[in-house]
Parts: sequence; structure tokens; C-alpha cells
Amino acid sequence: MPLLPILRFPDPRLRKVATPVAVIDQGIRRLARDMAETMYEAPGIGLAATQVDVHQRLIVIDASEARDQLLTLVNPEIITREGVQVCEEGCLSVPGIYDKVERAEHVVVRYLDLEAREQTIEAAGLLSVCLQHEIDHLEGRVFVEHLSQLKQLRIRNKLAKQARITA
Ligand code: K2U
Ligand code: ZN
Repeated sequence: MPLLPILRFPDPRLRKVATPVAVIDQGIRRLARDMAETMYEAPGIGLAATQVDVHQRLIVIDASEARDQLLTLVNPEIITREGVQVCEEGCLSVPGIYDKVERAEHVVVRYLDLEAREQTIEAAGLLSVCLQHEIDHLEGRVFVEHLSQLKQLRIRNKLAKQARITA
């Protein structure tokens, strides 16, 4: 199964809003499998289809210590948000950049699994952050957009300088 190329901020394709998955077919199942392999290889604890330039509402997550509890969520939607937490975040689309982001402490997410069964998951802590981070991607939002304009400008300049050096 191929590892999928991950879009890098500020690629404008990361700002596209993903469309709902209409039919959960073999193509979606294959994409989910390839996304999971890409996520484990990166390594990361989550990956949204937007990041691999597929603009459908599909995310994969594995926030377990043993890296053996893969979650695949089709058409995920946050139905409950409670509390506040601040967590240091990174992103596979913004390599080398980490900063604190304020998010809900506890979320309930409704989604379809790969057998098209409706599921709900309650989460707090890191899993809650990851769910919010990945669903942000499906809305065309990258975590740096939660930071100040000055920090975003500095990040863009740093990434542009890195791109010139590695070109
Ligand atoms: O969407 C992504 O780029 C995957 C992120 C998800 C994530 C970011 C911040 C906090 C939780 C999840 C990557 O997994 S970033 C790498 C990473 C790895 C372990 C813990 C936190 C971040
Ligand atoms: Zn990300």
C-alpha cells in the first residue's frame, strides 16, 4: 500500500472544505488503509484526508500508547463540546512548528464506521484534542490559524526560508 504525500502549510489545498462521503465503498476503505499506514509511518496520531489532498470527510486516529487502536471516522461531527484545555500541538502539514492551542476538554463525536454503522465516541485529553485537530482539517483549518497573526506571520516566514534552503 503506497504511503501518501502530505500537503505542507501554507498550501491552499489545505484550506478546502471536505465534502461528506456519500458511499462507503472499497475505494474509501482503501484510502483509509493507506492513510493509516501513512500516519503510522510519519509518525503521527492522526491524519485527515484533506492532508493527502483528498477532500472527503474521512479521518484516521490512533492515540494509544501501544499504537494498536486505530479509529477510522467517516463524516465525523462534534455534537458536544465541554470545558477548556490548552495543549501543545504539532501537525504533519506544518513540520517543526509546535505551539499551545486552546480547545474543548471533552467532546462527543458522531461518525460512521467503515461498515457504515453510526457510532459515537466520547473523548477527553489527547484524544479529544486529536479529534478536534483532525475535524478542523476537514473544515480547511490548520492549527496555526488558532495562533496570533504575528505568530502566523513568523511561521510562514520560517517555513518559506526552510523551503528556499531545501529547494
Ligand atoms: O493532523 C495531523 O497533522 C496529525 C497530528 C495530530 C495531533 C496534533 C496535535 C495534538 C494531537 C494530535 C500529528 O499527530 S502531530 C504529531 C504528534 C504526535 C504525537 C502527539 C502529538 C502530536
Ligand atoms: Zn494536522
